[in-house]
Amino acid sequence: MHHFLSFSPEVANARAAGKAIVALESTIISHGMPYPQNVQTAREVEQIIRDGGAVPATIAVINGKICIGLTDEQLELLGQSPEAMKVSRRDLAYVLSQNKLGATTVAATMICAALAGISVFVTGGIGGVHRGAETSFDISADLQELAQTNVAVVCAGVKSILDIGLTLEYLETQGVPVVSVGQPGFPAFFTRESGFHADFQLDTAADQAAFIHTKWRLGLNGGVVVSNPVPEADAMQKEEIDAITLQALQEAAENGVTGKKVTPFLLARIKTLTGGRSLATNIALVKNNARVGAELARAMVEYPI
Ligand code: PSU
Ligand code: MN
Repeated sequence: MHHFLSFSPEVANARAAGKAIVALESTIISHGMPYPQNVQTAREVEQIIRDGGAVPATIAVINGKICIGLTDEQLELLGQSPEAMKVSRRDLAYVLSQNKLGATTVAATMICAALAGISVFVTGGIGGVHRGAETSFDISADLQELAQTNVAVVCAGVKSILDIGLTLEYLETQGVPVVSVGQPGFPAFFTRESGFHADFQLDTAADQAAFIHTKWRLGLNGGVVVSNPVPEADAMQKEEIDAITLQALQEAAENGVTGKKVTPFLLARIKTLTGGRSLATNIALVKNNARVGAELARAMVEYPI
């Protein structure tokens, strides 16, 4: 076992029994949603994965260890602590060696999941190429991680706070396949359609697993984006979210928000500007992804890594 990894009893038992395991990130808890909905959602998402026949492994850095599977107290700590650092690839060695509290992004969670031998990871939305990246150079490290780390990421697409077209171009350049579930279109997080197509529509977990396995058997390292649209009933109105997104982006620019603060700033402003309705959509789509991810993890058990 890797020196820095610490498995919860539930995840350790699942590993020993060869059960399906689904990784979950913790930045969504610390920086993506407000307390107490963040902790409550994290618990409910874990339960959906158990009900789907897999074992949840929420990942965070605590006391110099990468924890794979968290206790209720640890989830609460991440959900409440202002000290919890947003940890991407760049930050991982720092939080570990300094014994800080770290909430892992998509990129860092992929790294930790791969170290732990977990090949399926469920989240809400991945990071991407920010609007105006041609001058700001703001491109999430999530994309570069998808280019190299062998983990399938189930998400509801990317938010329109990002440049969705450029994000897809970047993924294509890096050889990251974008799969869609149940529709040809690539979803835009709060809404089911982004106006862009995914590369391949694969509706069943068996087909998704066969695709992912084939990629890795070919020696084509890197992740796969499995994009799953928010359920119709929980989606937001496109016009409303587009207008609010523009306002949030303008406020970020006016306030000089840069670097790792950009995404959390935009998420928090959108939540406030929608009167909390974006949060309800966010919670619904993560739960929907948990169902798809549990099924995919079970199908992946056929193909041990
Ligand atoms: N998008 C969301 N919710 C989130 C994030 C992105 O809709 O919580 C988080 C994820 O942890 C993602 C990170 O990996 O933000 C990306 O941050 P950045 O753009 O700084 O790489
Ligand atoms: Mn960034």
